[in-house]
Amino acid sequence: MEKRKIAYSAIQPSGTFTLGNYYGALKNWVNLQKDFNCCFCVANLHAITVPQVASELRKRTFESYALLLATGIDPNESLVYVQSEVPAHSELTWLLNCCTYMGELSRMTQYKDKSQRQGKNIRVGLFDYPVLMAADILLYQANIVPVGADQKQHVELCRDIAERFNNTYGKTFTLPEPYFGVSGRKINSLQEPTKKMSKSDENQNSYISLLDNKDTIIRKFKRAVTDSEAIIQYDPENKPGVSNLIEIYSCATDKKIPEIESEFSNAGYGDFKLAVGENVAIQLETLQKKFHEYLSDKGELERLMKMNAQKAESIAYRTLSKARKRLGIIEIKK
Ligand code: AQP
Repeated sequence: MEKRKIAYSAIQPSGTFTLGNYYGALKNWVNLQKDFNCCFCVANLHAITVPQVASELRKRTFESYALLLATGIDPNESLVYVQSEVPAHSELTWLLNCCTYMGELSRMTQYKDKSQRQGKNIRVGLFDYPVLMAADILLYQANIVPVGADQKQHVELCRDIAERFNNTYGKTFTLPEPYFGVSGRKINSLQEPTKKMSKSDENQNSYISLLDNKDTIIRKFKRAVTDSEAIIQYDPENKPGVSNLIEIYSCATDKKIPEIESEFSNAGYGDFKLAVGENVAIQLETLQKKFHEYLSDKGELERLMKMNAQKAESIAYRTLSKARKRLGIIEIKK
């Protein structure tokens, strides 16, 4: 029998997951479980590359883990773990830092965007974020990395670093490929529809959180920025707001874009926004119910976290040990 390939992806507990995270990443993750050996990570070390309130980060790490399970990720089949529970991530980051060029990291668009928002005191961790991401992926010898379009550049950098390491020190890492799902590749902000929807956006009306209730969801869609044409047509360049809503409606209903355009050919924006809100709310209802069930049993949640962290640690350590040896870092048996 052919060996299944390995898929690796991670998500930061930097806020409650949004519809962007769900349609761009998590829905694909669930489907991948059929065909791949999957590793999914709650990336709390990535989250601290920008300031966080400790008590909130702690709480959101548990919530994020429960949300992943609620979307349909199976903790007994896939590896689902919290990044900080596996110290090999931090150590491999250091080893890879010593094989990465400043120029490569300076070109990363996410760094340019996020550092602008941070003002003066930008942390080294934010600059180094892609190297930590490379360590995450390479430790598990992943073949594919399911990501939204916004993360493609980071996966390409990961490949470059791995290739350089392999060529310089000998074959150590599998070269990963980015993997995109069929639809919902990028969901944009409801308030600035040319910008991606982000869970850490200060404007709460710009995103739908997976834990928003129905009234909030409908209210946020009602306030979504559109245009003055009142024509429901997919044209991302000239009509980014409406096109984003069409994309969301398509993800929520599995309908194709032309079908949606004809369904609403005689409708106004008000009716369309209401339909988008109602369909999203229906889809999130089941997910929210499961989330609360998982979160109410903290003992079971911690048992699953521990079991998965132990599995992750043994896989990660094997790769780390290989990388150390290649570099000439000694390992004395204790
Ligand atoms: N708007 C989006 N559309 C499609 N995919 C998205 N992703 C994030 N936003 C969108 C995908 O979600 C996965 C996990 O993302 P992350 O939490 O690791 O980091 P991020 O991309 O920085 O996500 P956010 O929500 O924008 O977080 P903050 O606000 O903290 O920066 C990734 O696969 C990403 O592509």
